[in-house]
Amino acid sequence: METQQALAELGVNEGMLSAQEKAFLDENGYLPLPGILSDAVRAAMARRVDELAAIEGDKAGTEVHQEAGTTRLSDLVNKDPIFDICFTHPRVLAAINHVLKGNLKLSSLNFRAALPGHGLQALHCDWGSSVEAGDYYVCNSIWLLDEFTAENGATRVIPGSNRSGKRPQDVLADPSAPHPDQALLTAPAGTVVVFNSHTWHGGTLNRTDQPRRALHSYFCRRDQKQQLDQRAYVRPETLARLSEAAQTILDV
Ligand SMILES: O=C(O)CCC(=O)C(=O)O
Repeated sequence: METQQALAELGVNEGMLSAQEKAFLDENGYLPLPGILSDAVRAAMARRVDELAAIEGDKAGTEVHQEAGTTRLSDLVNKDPIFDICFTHPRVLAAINHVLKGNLKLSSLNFRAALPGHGLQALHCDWGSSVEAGDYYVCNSIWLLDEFTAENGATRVIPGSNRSGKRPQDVLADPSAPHPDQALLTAPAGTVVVFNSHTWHGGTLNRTDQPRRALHSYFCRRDQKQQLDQRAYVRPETLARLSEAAQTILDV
C-alpha cells in the first residue's frame, strides 16, 4: 500500500492541522499537540512501561540504546497493543507527514525516563549531517506520560534551529550548556510534542525525586534505515492485529 493511502485510511486529511499549526511547525521546528492521550490511556501506558522496565531489568533498551541515568525501553511496537496509537494517531501522523513531505515510516518506538538527578543531554539533532532547511530526513514525537515541568527534565529545543542548516556540535562551544534561545517543552501529561529531529534539542536535568517518563515515536523517510529494523523485530501477533495501513507505516 502507498504511504498516502495508508495515512488516509488512518484518518489523516488536510484538515487535521490548521494553517497556524503548520506554520508554527515550519518556523519553530516543533508543535505541541495537547490532549492526545486521555488520562486513562496515559495512566495505563505509564503502568505498562514501569512493568516492562521491571521485567527487562538490565536488558531494558538494549535493542536500540541504553543511557546512564535513564530508563529506556525499545521495540514497544511488539510489547503491548496499547502503544499502537503512537504510530497511528491521525493528528500526530499529519504533523510528521508535514515535516517529511509525505515520505515516512516509523523508525523506532522507545521509552525514556530521566531519573532523579539525571537526564541532561547535549543539544543535538538526530541526524548525522547538517541539512538544508526543508530537506528533512527524520521527525520525532514525544508522548508525555508525566507532566513536563521546569524542574523534572523537560526536553529543551532551540526554536528555528531546524532552518539553520547547522548542527549544534559544529557551532556551539559547549552543547551541554544552557542556550540563550532554548525553550523548555513544559506541558501537561497526555500532550504529544512533534519535533523535527533536525531541530536542536535534548533532555534536561531532572531536579525532582520522581522519574520523568515519555515515549519517543520516531519517524524517518522511507528510503532510510530505521533505528530499529521493524521487519526483523515484528512478531506474528503484531502483524495479526495491525491493519494493512498500520503495517505500511511500520514498513513491515
Ligand atoms: O527525552 C527527552 O527529553 C529527549 C531525548 C532525546 O532527545 C534523545 O534521547 O535523543
